[in-house]
Amino acid sequence: MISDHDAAARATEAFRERFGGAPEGVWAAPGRVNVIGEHTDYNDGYVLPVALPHTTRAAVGRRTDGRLALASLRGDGAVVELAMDELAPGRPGGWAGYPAGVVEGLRERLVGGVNVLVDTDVPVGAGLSSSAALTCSVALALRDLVAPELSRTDLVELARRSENHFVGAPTGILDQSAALLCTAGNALFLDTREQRTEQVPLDLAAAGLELLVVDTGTSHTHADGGYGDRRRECEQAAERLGVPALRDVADVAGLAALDDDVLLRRARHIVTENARVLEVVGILRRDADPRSIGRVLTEGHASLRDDFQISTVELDACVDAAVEAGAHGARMVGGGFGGSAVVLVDGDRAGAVADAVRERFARAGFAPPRTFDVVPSAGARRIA
Ligand code: GAF
Repeated sequence: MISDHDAAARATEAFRERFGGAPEGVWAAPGRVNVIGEHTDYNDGYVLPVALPHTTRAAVGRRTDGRLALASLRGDGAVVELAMDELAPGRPGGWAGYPAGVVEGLRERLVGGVNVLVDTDVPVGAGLSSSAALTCSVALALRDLVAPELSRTDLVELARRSENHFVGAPTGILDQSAALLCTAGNALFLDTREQRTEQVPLDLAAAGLELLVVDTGTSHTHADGGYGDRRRECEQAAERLGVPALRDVADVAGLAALDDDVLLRRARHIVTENARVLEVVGILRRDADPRSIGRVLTEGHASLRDDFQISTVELDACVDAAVEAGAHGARMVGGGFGGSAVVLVDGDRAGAVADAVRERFARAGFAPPRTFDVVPSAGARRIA
């Protein structure tokens, strides 16, 4: 993993090459892996993410000619440039839409325009929130440069609006909150309705545990239909039950009035998933053996597979192989339809479990997965 120091030097140098002068600073924001609490965020529910050690870095400097220029060290390296007053949802499109949407949200403070150079080691399309790492690194940069009165919670909203209204991906606030509010050594317990947060200590190494991420290499994107369909189904279920959001249903008995099987499944996932977040937080707060959260993770996967129906054959194979090989628990993470799984495993079994997953993939004819272990890391910060 690249250090903040080296990452800042690399982004500064690339910024100079592209834009011919030094940036005003460099900011970093992490990807995330969600321990538990999937698709609960847009149902006013609970989530429990940790920040990844992997970050996106934004080197930023203001201009005076009223133009926005965006460059990335990924892809073909081409600079996307347009006038500030040309910014509009979908323009620019592609990766540039994410930072452009954040710039647009602060347009009146940035009339002279701005140059942004981004670099990342967050796996893209892997369900690890590379898009929020991108929007939040730029949001923190612009806050420091032109909008110091904004709180981190305001930035969560600024970044979410970029995804929802500029890019057109109907996400909740899980990923942006993780990128901006997580702290090293802790999982972030967030009540998305009350916007209440609690840092829950999660020292896996002290318990002899590893949190292994398995990137299946099958990609997902939120602007596609499946995610939006699930969101609509949840809203319909809440409406039929006569509650503001599925968060307001206390337990599965409260779903008896739903006679549509699809809506019942979607709602049951949300209700049981909220309960699982509270159960995991309870275990961690009591300082009980974190191994016991493994079972809850695997139950969460079954619910995402059977009730929410957003898993894939690769994700199911990963979870099954990991648990059979001795992991304490495993589940898919993020929006679904591809991406990554997370596996809770004893440190001395981690290699064997990763091998078992790789073997299962090879036997099934799937591309080899990428695996790495995760330490709960710091949220967004200025690094130069
Ligand atoms: C994606 C979304 F961006 C989040 O808001 C959240 O809904 C997540 O999927 C599922 O928990 O990452």
